[in-house]
Amino acid sequence: MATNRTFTMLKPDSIEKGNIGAILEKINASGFRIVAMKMTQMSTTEAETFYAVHSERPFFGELVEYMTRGPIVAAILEKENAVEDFRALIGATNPADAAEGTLRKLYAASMGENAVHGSDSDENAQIESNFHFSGREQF
Ligand code: 3AN
Repeated sequence: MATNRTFTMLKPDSIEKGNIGAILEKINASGFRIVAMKMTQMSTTEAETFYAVHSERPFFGELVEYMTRGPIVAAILEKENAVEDFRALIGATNPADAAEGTLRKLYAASMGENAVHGSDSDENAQIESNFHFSGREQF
């Protein structure tokens, strides 16, 4: 079951622009089932922990500031081949390179503010899901 799940966050810019409903509609229409969901705001320490893999990158400070500036919507999504299919749905990290119809092409402003997160592996999907949701919040 775990290999058919991925983790997503609708990032602060998506919430600020009022895009929660539109993005969730696309996610549902693409065959993903929401099995956990909450609106929450990460603290600086939480964002630094979540993105620890990027801690040496020049954009790390900017990334943590952006991800903590307002609420996010965190969710766990279920679908066959969830991780890969969701990465395809969100599109390239830089929205300028994202394919037509992808969430980042539609809703992201820039590489730094790219609207949606999607796990990059089954292992990270599980780690990220457990970072945001207790066992009893995952259905
Ligand atoms: P993705 O989210 O497509 O997996 P990652 O994991 O390489 O991309 O980067 C994580 C996040 O860090 C991105 N979603 C984006 O918000 C931010 N980021 C990545 N590269 C840059 C960059 N060159 N400048 C600013 N922010 C970046």
